[in-house]
Amino acid sequence: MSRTVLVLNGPNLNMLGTREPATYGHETLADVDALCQRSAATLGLEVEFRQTNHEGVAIDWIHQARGRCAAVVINPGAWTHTSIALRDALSAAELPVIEVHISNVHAREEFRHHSYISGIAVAVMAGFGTNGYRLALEHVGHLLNNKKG
Ligand code: CA2
Repeated sequence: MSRTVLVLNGPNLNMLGTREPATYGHETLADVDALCQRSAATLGLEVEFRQTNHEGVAIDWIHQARGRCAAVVINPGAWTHTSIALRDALSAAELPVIEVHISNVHAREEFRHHSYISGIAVAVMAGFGTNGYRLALEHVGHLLNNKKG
């Protein structure tokens, strides 16, 4: 059984650590990648860490994860609040999806309160900073270790 997790980051997250530190902290996306790789190693998981600013590319990667990966951990960025296409792709992948937001989207602007992704996710992290990725991977480990069959 696969223990590979696709950790997918959406638009503008390549800017992490370069601007808006009050909202998103000082860590870069490379730091988050390293955090995920360290966490995965202790959990016996394999992480494929990716980022794209192109919605179609994200959808292609999700399609390719189907039947190959064990789960998807996704920070969809602003697509969270706009993209039915991303939701449909995640739903079609038939994999456990964990939605991660670095900031607490519910304490921010009204338009960030609605997520098209949460309804098809097994869990949602918001406001844990980049630690949310580690917590999400821990939960994937828990799900896989308790999976029957
Ligand atoms: O809190 C999160 O992780 C978000 O998914 C981040 C998105 C935002 O649209 C969501 O509402 C919440 C924005 C990602 C952009 O990240 C930047 C980081 C540093 C500088 C500029 C953008």
